[in-house]
Amino acid sequence: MITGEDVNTVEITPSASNGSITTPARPSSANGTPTARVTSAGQDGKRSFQWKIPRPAMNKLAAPLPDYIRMKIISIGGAGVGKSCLIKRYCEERFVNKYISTIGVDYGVKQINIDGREIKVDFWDLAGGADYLEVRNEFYKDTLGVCLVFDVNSRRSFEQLESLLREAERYGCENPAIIIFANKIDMKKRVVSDKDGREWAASKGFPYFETSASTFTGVKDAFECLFRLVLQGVHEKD
Ligand SMILES: Nc1nc2c(ncn2[C@@H]2O[C@H](COP(=O)(O)OP(=O)(O)OP(=O)(O)O)[C@@H](O)[C@H]2O)c(=O)[nH]1
Ligand SMILES: [Mg+2]
Repeated sequence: MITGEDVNTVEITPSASNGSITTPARPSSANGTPTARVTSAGQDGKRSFQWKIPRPAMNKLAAPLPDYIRMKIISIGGAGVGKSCLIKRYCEERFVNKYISTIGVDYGVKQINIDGREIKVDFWDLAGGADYLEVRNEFYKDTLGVCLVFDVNSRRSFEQLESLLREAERYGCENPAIIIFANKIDMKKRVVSDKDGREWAASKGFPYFETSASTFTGVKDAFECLFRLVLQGVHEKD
């Protein structure tokens, strides 16, 4: 049994009390055997042994928490609205002008630091085309955060958001944090106004960001808002 409270030592009481005291097994993180010694004999006749434990290993024993958080983020939105470009812009700080439709799903991981917390973000970038429904369905589970993207130059892509949300929910996307990316605001043929976008987002309770993967406008703020919302959810569950 490990009972140590000192940060440098642990006390180990052998469970057998048949009169013959044997040195208990050394914890794998303890320093070598010479540091073992009988330190006390309790009223029940049991004796305890003390092992020197290096501080980092001791911390591990006391709080076996990973030193980073892992979060699964997915992108949802119609074909061509700019999901892959937004993720690429955030992760690699570059913009691809050519439209290369995602085939089913793309995956990438990025390590970031938000408010002093190390986070590994798993990005699952889903294809928006109707043909890929069967592929998308496999990736909704265990999602913590959603980039819900539409193109402000396409009313259809805005109206599609409701049905895409229903699809995600139907296939196991449960209570994720959701951020709206009203994308491609750099283009001049806008048909969904800032006001319409914000009102719809507010009606759903989702934070709303006007973005451009091309000019980088709003992209970093939107992603960081999403990560913070996810972190809040993680802490609330603790
Ligand atoms: N002007 C402009 N073009 C953009 C922007 N974001 C994306 N695009 C362009 O829009 C096209 C589609 O972008 P993608 O990121 O591939 O779109 P997607 O949503 O991932 O599409 P699917 O993978 O087919 O679902 C590309 O030609 C991009 O260059 C933007 O903010 N401004
Ligand atoms: Mg894509």
